[in-house]
This record gives sequence, C-alpha cells and structure tokens, in this order.
Amino acid sequence: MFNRRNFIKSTALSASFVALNKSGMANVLPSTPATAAGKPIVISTWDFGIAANHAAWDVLNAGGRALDAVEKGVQVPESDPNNQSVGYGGLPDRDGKVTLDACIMDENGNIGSVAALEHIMHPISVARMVMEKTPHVMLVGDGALQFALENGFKKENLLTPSSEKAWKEWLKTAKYNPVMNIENKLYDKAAPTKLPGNQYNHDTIGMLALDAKGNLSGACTTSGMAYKLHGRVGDSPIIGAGLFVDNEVGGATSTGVGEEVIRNVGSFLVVELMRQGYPPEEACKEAVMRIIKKKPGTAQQIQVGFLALNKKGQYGAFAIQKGFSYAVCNTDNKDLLIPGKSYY
Ligand code: SD4
Repeated sequence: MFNRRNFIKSTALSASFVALNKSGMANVLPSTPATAAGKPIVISTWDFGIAANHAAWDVLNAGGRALDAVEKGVQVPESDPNNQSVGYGGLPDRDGKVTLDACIMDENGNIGSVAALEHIMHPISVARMVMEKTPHVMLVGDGALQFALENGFKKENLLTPSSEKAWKEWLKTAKYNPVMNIENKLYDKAAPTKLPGNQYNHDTIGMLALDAKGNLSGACTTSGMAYKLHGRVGDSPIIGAGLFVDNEVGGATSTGVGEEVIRNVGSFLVVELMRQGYPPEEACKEAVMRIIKKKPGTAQQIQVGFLALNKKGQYGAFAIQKGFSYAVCNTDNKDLLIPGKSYY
C-alpha cells in the first residue's frame, strides 16, 4: 500500500525533482514546460520519429483524435523499406522470416495487439482492428494473419533484398545463435546514414500523442530483435511493457531489449511513477534503474530506453546507453530531435 515513507524511499533518486508539500502530496517541478490546454503534441522514439511525427501531426493539427494520429504516424516507418527495424524491410528472424509485433492503446483504456505477425505491411492497423472489432486484445502468429486477411489486409513479402542479404551474411558466422541487442553490432560506423535510428542503436517506434481535446493515445511497432528465434515476442506488443496509456496520468513507451522491459513491466511502471508525481524524465530514469539493479551485468551490454508524455504535455526520456534520441512535434517545433539522457 502507498504510504509516505515508502514514497520518499522510492523517490530518493528524484529528490531534487519531486518535493512533498504539507499534505504529503508531490509537488511536480516539470522538466519540460506544460503544453497549453488544447494544444496537441506528439513524441516518438529515434530520429525516424521525425517523419512519423509529421504524419501524426497532420491529424492532430486538424483537430483529430490522438488514436488516429498515432496509427497514421507509426505507419510511416512501417512502410519504409530502408528502416530495417520496423515493418517492411525489417531484419528477419534466424529462419529468414520477418515477424512483426505491434500494439495500440486509446484514451478509454481500449487495447489491441498483434505478435509474430507475418506478411502484413501495417501491423499497427491490424492491432487497432483487434481492439475495435473483436472481443479480444491480442492475436498472434497464424491467427493474427488469418484475421488480417479476412479483414482486407494484403499478404505481402516484407523481406527486402538488403535485409535478406544482411541475414545471409549473419548466417555465415552466427552458428544460428540469437544475440541480444545485435542491432548495436549491426551499426555501420563507416556509413552511419545507411541504417535508420540514431548512433549505435536503432529499433522500435513507440509514439505518444495528446490531442486538442486533451486525450492521450499510444502506439508501438517493430520487427523485433534481428535474427531472433522464430516465435520470439518482445515487449512492443505487450501492453504495460512496450506501451501503456492512462488518460488521467500520461503514457509511456519503450525501445531496446524487450526481455528486460517485460521483466520490469516497464511502461506501466513509468506511468504509475508519473501518477505518484514523478516528472516524465525522472519516471523513465527510475524504470531504467530498476532494469540495471535487477541485472547489472546484462544492463552493461544492452540498450533500453523509455519515453513518456504526461497529461499536461510534459515529456521526457531516459536510456541505459548513450545514443538514444526522440522526436517531438507541437505547434512550436516540427522537427525537434532530443538526445535522451542515459545512465552510461
Ligand atoms: C523488441 N523492443 O522486440 C523491441 C525491439 C528490439 O532489440 O528488437 N530490440 O524487443
């Protein structure tokens, strides 16, 4: 149960940001200015989030719903063949199959998710359809594909020649062993623009939006860890891990090694910390610290980043490793790219 003593203990890391007033409630000292009421905002992970935000912004700026904005937004990297970590063009699993994970959450707590889905360009839209047209919240594998095809989605080959080539190169030396966060090692330092994402790491797009009515929604989509075991599911389609939205408080999303995010129910944790009074960046930092504390050895080798947006339009992020970035779009800034702070 929540009590003042535990709250003070759990917020020790954030003492300079959160002060308690006389009644024991948190006074929030925001890390970013609040968005004026009625002013929408969208934020998303990595530098490819800039283009995705533009598509979301078109919806928000026209007075549209945050849910529509995040779906439209993340569709951009999903259909970009040059983005090797989301949707079409994503690096395959170790069997050469491109398998996609995605989820979506709206302002009313509705959720939809697909995992290990093959052959569909926009898994986020299948996830939305699961949310809106079925009594379920999650479909996986063949069942998710069957549902998509029954509902008019087209079956496509998502493995691009360059991703197939990269996979075949990997097969030569990998001994068929999946490697955690291999995306780090795939980064081509000689030609950094060849791969999407920011320095040393690139994966999932997680997007959070606040619309003019003050409602929040979020979306998360990825082709997951490159050369993973066939059937491996990461955090991205798991509500509470890769994404969580509470319209009273805020939303959070994650990128990086999904196993560690799932272990700590990361995005739910970030939102609950914001409910307790943590500013977004501090909430993300605390979630990162839980991962580091639980598995310090593993944490040195991997990247995980959290991104959060609260109900007032304040945002922030924190990652384990350097190199994480996120994109912000609102009335004042269309192409803001912010380097995420990190533990290392
Ligand atoms: C996942 N968070 O599937 C995603 C993205 C990723 O290495 O592949 N990370 O875990």
